[in-house]
Amino acid sequence: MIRPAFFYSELKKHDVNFFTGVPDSLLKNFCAYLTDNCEKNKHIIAVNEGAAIALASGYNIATREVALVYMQNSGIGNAVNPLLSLVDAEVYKIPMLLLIGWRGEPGVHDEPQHVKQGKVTLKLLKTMDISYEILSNDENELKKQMSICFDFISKNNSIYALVVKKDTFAPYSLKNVQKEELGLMSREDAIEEIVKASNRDEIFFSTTGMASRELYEIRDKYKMDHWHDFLTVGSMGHTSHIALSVALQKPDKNITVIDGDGAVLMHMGALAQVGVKNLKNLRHIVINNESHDSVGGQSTIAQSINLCGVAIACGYKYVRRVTTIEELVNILSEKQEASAFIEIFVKKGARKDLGRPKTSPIENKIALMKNL
Ligand SMILES: Cc1ncc(C[n+]2csc(CCOP(=O)(O)OP(=O)(O)O)c2C)c(N)n1
Repeated sequence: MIRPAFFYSELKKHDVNFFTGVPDSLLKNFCAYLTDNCEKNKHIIAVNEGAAIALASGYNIATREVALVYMQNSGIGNAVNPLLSLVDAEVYKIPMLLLIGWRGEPGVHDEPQHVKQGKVTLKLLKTMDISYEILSNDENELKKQMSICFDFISKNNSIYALVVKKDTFAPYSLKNVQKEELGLMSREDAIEEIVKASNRDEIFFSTTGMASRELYEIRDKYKMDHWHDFLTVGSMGHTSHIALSVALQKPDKNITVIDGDGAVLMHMGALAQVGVKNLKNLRHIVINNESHDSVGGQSTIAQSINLCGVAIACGYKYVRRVTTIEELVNILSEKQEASAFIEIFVKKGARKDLGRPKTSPIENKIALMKNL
């Protein structure tokens, strides 16, 4: 296995001093190491992977140095446009190093949303003319790989990718873990209260990561069916757009979106789109733990912005911020007369024994469509 500290020091030897990206579960030990050890302005957790490519480009324009961009392979999609229309050799030819977590690697069991992405990951890189290497899990071997990789980058003044398999990085835990957020509920508690307070016909659209898994388990706990729920297992940041379209076509259905702060930030334009539509049958709930909790708990910038303020500016009419279960229960009992945005502050973390949906995405979708 590769110790995150070792990899970091190898990168430093090759003059990589700027790091940006969106966290991934396969890279979480390295991301945690960066969070603990990098100067503030030399590590930016980006809102999406395309933004990370842009940040790395700006860094290179300012300093001539090569930056590192980390991402899960599901983020390649977000990065394709800036990779091909900014960084590419036929446009601005900007050198950088990509570090890509390989979820859904063929032959390794993974969740449905990662399977196709895993199958096409290397093909996507080839199609974009991005040279790559699979990162070795042996430190001596890795040293040699790094020389080859940086020789390539400096000779060609171009991009290079390192693809990371599961269990490549040795464990590393964040040192600066937030102290227990006193009095805050968990994300699962919040979702449970929302489900309990909802009318049984309410349709739920839940975001990528643990929130969807928790919603699934809460339905089982209360012996409720799953055909009221659309679990957005992939496509992080797009849940509210899916829900908006359903809400527009089914005005007689009450729709609830359960979103995450990382997901909202990833495609924040959705707030504008949902806000201006001003639908009475759509309630947008953001569960804010100020982190990418599902993939290691790295901070988002939600702690530095006023999401409710953004929602008001975008046109949501009923906007509330909640920090305790009592407040949540009260708010949920209020009648919603206008397009709603509710931000719930929760602590980080999930149950260790949290399960995964037992039915496939296609089965879930068909069940929901029949219900609609
Ligand atoms: C495009 C894309 N990039 C990265 C990921 C990896 N990923 C899965 S869940 C998650 C964190 C989501 O954070 P947030 O919305 O705040 O929800 P939380 O996990 O904190 O409940 C990330 C980064 C992904 N699925 N898709």
